[in-house]
Amino acid sequence: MVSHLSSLWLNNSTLTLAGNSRHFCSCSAISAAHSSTPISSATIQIVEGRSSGLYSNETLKIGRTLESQQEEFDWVNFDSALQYWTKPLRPVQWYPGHIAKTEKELKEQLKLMDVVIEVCDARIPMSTSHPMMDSWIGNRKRILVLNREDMITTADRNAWASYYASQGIKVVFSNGQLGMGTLKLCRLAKEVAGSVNVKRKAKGLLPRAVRAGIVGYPNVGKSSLINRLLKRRMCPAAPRPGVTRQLKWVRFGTDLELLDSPGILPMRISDQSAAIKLAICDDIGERSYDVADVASILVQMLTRLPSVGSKVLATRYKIDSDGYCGRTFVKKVAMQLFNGDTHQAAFRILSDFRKGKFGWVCLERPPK
Ligand SMILES: Nc1nc2c(ncn2[C@@H]2O[C@H](COP(=O)(O)OP(=O)(O)OP(=O)(O)O)[C@@H](O)[C@H]2O)c(=O)[nH]1
Ligand SMILES: [Mg+2]
Repeated sequence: MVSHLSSLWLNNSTLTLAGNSRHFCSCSAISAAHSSTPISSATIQIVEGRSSGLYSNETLKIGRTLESQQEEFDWVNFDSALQYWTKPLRPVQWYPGHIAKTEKELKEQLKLMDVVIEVCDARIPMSTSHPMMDSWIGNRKRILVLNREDMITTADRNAWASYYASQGIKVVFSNGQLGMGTLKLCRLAKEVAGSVNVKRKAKGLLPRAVRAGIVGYPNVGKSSLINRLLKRRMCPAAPRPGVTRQLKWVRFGTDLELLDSPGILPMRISDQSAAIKLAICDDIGERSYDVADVASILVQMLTRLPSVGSKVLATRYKIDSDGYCGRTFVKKVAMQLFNGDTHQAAFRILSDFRKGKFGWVCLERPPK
């Protein structure tokens, strides 16, 4: 069986792929279905491309014609492919007891807040934006923080900045590790909530400190931001999700109070692509996912992203750069570096990504 399909992300070379035929067939089909640009001149021939399991051992021979110009990366195709890869996997869900408790308490505390600061992970702003936040916040003043700005490129930052500006959303980029953006955030919080004291003055009341609640997904850097601002370690912070377990008000000077809160997630994550991205970025408990599955998908994502590509991956682990499916790649790394231990290999790949060893990579782009 020979299929002719188009793709926008494969390299200009002929690839022989062992394993996963289904995802390549599927991605290309998705490419054709979703691409906003006309089908490119690049043609893939899938020989013997019979549909099979995600990590089967079938061999594909994919040939393609060269394209003279590199087309702009197609994020719609990328997201569709990711959705397809995640479908056969065990669903990722994480809702420990302290999150349920926090959600209840947070809704109560929201009534006291003058401004809500929602902190997201700049690598995955969409996937770390809580679907219930709008309804919880209601008409309350709100600031969006994209933390971990050091982990994305300037182009990514600009793309998100323009997107949120076009939506009329106030966004601050910050670095919770070094403190960049924290003073700006503090100024903005006082500014947007300034009307509180204007109203109090009109009623003949003395001014009070502005109350800002810092909320968001686990491990996005909420506590670190507060610590950097206060220049003291007032709130526990560590590189794993679920460190903060209780709500805690702290004071910054005389005119600002900040609430540190445990990271929250929806009880059920319906978008499993988002769940995998949370796992990749370490924003969800490790026990909720299979490290090898997540690392395999990460490899497949990185292989397609123009800023990384299969060569960077292959060079890092000193294995040849033929286009492996993610699972095969993880196995190769295991053989090369960890005496065949796939779990360790998968963990290393994830940890290398989180440390920026493949460069700083944003896994999402704003919707068009
Ligand atoms: N590279 C980088 N690391 C950061 C940044 N902000 C925080 N971190 C690190 O991320 C880890 C998690 O930070 P926390 O402040 O504990 O995150 P949190 O949102 O409070 O996490 P939970 O309490 O588990 O919800 C820590 O190791 C921080 O040093 C940042 O902007 N850039
Ligand atoms: Mg915390």
